[in-house]
Amino acid sequence: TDCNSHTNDSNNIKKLKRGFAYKLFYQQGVWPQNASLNDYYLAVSYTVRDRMQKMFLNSIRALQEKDSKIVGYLSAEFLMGPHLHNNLINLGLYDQVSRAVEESGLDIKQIIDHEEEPGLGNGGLGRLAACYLDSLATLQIPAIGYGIRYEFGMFDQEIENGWQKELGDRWLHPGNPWEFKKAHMAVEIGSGGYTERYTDDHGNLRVRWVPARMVKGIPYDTPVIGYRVNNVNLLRLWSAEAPKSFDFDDFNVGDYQGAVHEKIMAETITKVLYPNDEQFRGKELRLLQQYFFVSCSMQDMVRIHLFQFPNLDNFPDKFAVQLNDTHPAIAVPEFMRLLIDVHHYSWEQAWDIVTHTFAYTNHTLLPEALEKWSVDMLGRLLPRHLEIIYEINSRFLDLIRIKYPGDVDVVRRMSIIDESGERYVRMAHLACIGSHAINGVAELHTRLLKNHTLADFHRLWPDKLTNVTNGVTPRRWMVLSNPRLARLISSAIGDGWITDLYKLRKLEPLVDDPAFCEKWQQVKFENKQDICAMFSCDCGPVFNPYALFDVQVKRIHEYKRQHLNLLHIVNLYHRLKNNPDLDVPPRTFIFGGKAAPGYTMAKLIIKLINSVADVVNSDPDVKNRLQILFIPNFNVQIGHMLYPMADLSEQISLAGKEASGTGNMKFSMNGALTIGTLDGANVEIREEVAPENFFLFGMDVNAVEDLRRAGYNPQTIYNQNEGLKAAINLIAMGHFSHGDQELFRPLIDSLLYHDPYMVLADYQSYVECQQKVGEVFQDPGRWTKMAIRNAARMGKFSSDRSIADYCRKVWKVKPLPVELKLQRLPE
Ligand code: 26V
Repeated sequence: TDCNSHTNDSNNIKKLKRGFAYKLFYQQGVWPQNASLNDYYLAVSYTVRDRMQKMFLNSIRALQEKDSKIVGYLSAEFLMGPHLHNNLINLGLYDQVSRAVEESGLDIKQIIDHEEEPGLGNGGLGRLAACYLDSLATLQIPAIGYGIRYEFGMFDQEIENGWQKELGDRWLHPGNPWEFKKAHMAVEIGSGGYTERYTDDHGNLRVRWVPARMVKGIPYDTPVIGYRVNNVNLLRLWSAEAPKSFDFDDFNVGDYQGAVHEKIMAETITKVLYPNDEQFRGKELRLLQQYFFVSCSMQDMVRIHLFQFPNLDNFPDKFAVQLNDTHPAIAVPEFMRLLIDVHHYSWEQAWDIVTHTFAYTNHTLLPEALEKWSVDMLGRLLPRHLEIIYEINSRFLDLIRIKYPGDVDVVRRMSIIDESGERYVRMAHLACIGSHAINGVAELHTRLLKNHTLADFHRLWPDKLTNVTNGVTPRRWMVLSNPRLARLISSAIGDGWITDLYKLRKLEPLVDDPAFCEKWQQVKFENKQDICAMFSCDCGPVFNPYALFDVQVKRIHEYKRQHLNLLHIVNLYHRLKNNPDLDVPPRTFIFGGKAAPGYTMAKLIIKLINSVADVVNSDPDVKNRLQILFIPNFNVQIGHMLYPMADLSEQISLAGKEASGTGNMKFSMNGALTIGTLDGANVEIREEVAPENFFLFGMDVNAVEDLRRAGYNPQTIYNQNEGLKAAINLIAMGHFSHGDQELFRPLIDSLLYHDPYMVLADYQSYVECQQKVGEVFQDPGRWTKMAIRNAARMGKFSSDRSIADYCRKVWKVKPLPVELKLQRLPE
């Protein structure tokens, strides 16, 4: 058989090469010798995509035969990252394609790196959706991810003179070989206008919405393949187009200028991703985006359902629809509208179908991130939906009044409408009331939802709120991004861990195998060398691969406290300057992350990181002992390099602020140790790896609450802590800004006079913990054992476990294995 598989291999390589040449000629229209790297990237991708088609068609057929339940995952963001490499891995084609490419005189790495990643997400929430699609396909759960095909995804970040600069992300420009436009599946979406009552032919009183404007939603499908299975799911992203170009007789006055304007307005809807996460702004276009993709998706699911069944009575048995945060929560009134106005269900029947269909995941506790739309605006854009929301609310509040007689305060608190000032629609309340299940994304986060943010809802429906701790896919975040480690692990324990991450536990006994430990260290060292090689030009600093690589990569936000990290760095710098004999290991601090373009403080933090870096990196006194690197444009691709090379993972948010975090999991799986607070999933990571393998510091949630109640004054801490004072003064006095004492004043003033995220309160504990980190690092044997134990105990944080939890607790769906029926392709 060995010989057989060998001939199969070389046969396949031959076919692949023929495939590339064919695609180059017929798709790209170039001779091989004239082809650009982009031509080759496209040719290889189309060839790989073709291999997924048969699996896709078989998946559809399996669904039709078994009519099993489908998960509809509604998310305004899918941060997929590059497709080619991932598809090669999941298909098991990496080696063969790599050889075929090589034999065509090219380098597979170059082709893979050429891909412009689809950055259709801000950060955690969007990346989670992408990991979940990978796990859904791998676990053979039929699923469609529904979202928006933004023409411009997350902006590209450049650093200019230390400041962030935003550039438009033209990811579609080189051509997207992974998507299929399905023009024939277009749907129509209204907005504006008015509602009217009428009597139908049977004498029934009905409501109809007469929109002022219509746009078309065009689906673009990207196949999502599971790891070594034949299941192919779908990512279906909607793009807005004007209904018929330049022909608006139904809803326009007929003037040419106006018609062109309407067309432009229509296409504006899916132009650009809003880059401000964790900060809600009530922008009209954002609400239109949400309604647009939600209405497209609900209509699509209804169409798919009616393809197989005579009516929508059994819709909840055939679709489980997940609301990824409240961004798609307008789906609740939209589905009610479709059921009542279009499909003529009674309110009661419709409500029963709706509430059995939806489930809602909350991703944040920050009050400023909770979506609330002005009633005025919502009524102007979606008049019928506002009526339905009022009716949902009125019936809900009747229930509340019966349940809690005489309690007017609870009615005010739980109402969908916030009437404390200008009137707003609280989308989280709408999502809670319209769903049969609500979940938080880590144990602590769910507990805080139950006790604070959603306490009233939890008291009303004690079984509705559950926890599903987040997870990440080991395919992308280990196999793809850390091939050296993946090879080492597989050679020691086999490759079963890739689809059953709990199997990593088999690594534990190997901490006593010196040869294995040495190989583990070697992998980490080589990963670091890769990064150092990238930055070893004669202009900038050369990074020392023997240093402790201390990494914080995530969105820049005050609650994540990048400035706490910085205060420690400045303090360390100060101590090293005063005492060259200080016994600490050399450290390289690495930062990466984007600031929302309108978030001044976050942008100032980026400037401060770069300013401190400039001074420290060019100071001969700390040469090779202290280095700082801000890596621009942190995205999925750059994450592939950074998680594998980290020694230390910074997860230092103020306790109670980070819903879960998922970077924390990626680092740990790749053998980094964590310095962290008891926040989000850190709590569970520490539980899994055992306290002695986790560097814990800072206040827990209770201490934070106590301190806040007692009255927190950052200045007393500043005055009592010499090290802290020195660090803050260096910044304030202009040591990192050429003497300019104004530049960082807003940041310093915020810390000294408000400090909303209690940076100063956790400072001392953080510095002491970092001291301990340094000491342990100086004992490589001990550090390595801790790192191996971290990776070995990450089983829980595979997104396969998260998805299995959702299937069991929320969606009630079962796997649908797809067989590859060998059917000849049409000649
Ligand atoms: C919020 C908003 C507000 C309106 C404008 C646009 C926009 C875009 C995104 C968001 C999402 C913020 C919520 C979020 O990303 N939460 C993160 O979710 C991760 C996955 O559950 C979790 O690990 C992080 O802790 C949490 O911050």
